[in-house]
Amino acid sequence: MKNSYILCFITGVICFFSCTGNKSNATVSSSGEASGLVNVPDFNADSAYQFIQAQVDFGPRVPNTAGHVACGEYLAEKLASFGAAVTDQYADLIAYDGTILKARNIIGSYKPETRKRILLFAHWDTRPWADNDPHKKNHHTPILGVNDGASGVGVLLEITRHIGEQAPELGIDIIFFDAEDYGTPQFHTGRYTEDTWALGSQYWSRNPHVHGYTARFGILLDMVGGKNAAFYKELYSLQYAPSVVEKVWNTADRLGYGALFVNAKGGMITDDHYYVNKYIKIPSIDIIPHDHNKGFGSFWHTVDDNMEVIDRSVLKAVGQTVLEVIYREE
Ligand code: AHN
Ligand code: ZN
Repeated sequence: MKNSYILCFITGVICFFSCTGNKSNATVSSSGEASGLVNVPDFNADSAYQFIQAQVDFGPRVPNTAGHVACGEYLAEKLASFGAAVTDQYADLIAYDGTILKARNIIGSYKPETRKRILLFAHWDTRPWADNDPHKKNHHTPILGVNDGASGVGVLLEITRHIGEQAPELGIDIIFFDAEDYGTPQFHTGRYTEDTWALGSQYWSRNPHVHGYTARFGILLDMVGGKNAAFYKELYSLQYAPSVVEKVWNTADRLGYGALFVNAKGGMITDDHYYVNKYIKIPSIDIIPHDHNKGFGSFWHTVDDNMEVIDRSVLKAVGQTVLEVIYREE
């Protein structure tokens, strides 16, 4: 009798320590959406960095160029290699000056049969002009698009790699939107039209790859690797998807990234998420470094948007936060 009490006690102690010692596995998030045991993968910023480098090795990824076509092939192959079902959406999109852009939205899907879904997206094209460069001579030079383009895709590829190894409960769709950054350049003397941005996202949001497609929420990653980044709460995100903003910012804070995910309002940015909210009505947020003082930062749309601007700790903060959010959703 006495022995069995002791045995029970010892078993209880072992169980207690093995459960509590098991990292954050049984944590219940403040918003209450997570409960059971969830193993959230460890985001590898070096791997994300390599996915950024691989895109940048194609040179600028401007629509209608060879570098763009080659990078598109690379991205589709990468998604397939991580076990996603890949859909290509080709479209001829009309730019601000009438140029027809041979665009390709690249979509990778997991568990396509489930209705409970999360949409993650980023733009993969790069801007044809460094029209925000301090030197006028550079205004017609294509940017390399390391932070502005490759970073969001690089983080999503690293997330996709993990999904391929260990699927989260919900179905996931990854979309690499094309023709986001062909918006009316600053040197254009004709009229400025806001809807010349995010052409690929506008197209998909009106013609989704699956009839009747929807998702619980969407997260856009735009310029998520730059040094000195600060992610303020973007205003369209707050307007259309306030609970998603809170979920993501609270998660970041819980993981210790509260200094990067600032608890304050940022600007109102016409970006891919705006049209996903407006047309297909999936509540979507934009993780983007923008504030009223510094705008998008000093290297935005300049020839200085190169590999040197990347800070792996920023990639890690964003990537780990998004992984945490998608693996804890049930
Ligand atoms: C505007 O400047 C209107 N939108 C910025 C969206 C963007 C450009 N994201 C990356 N490059
Ligand atoms: Zn841009």
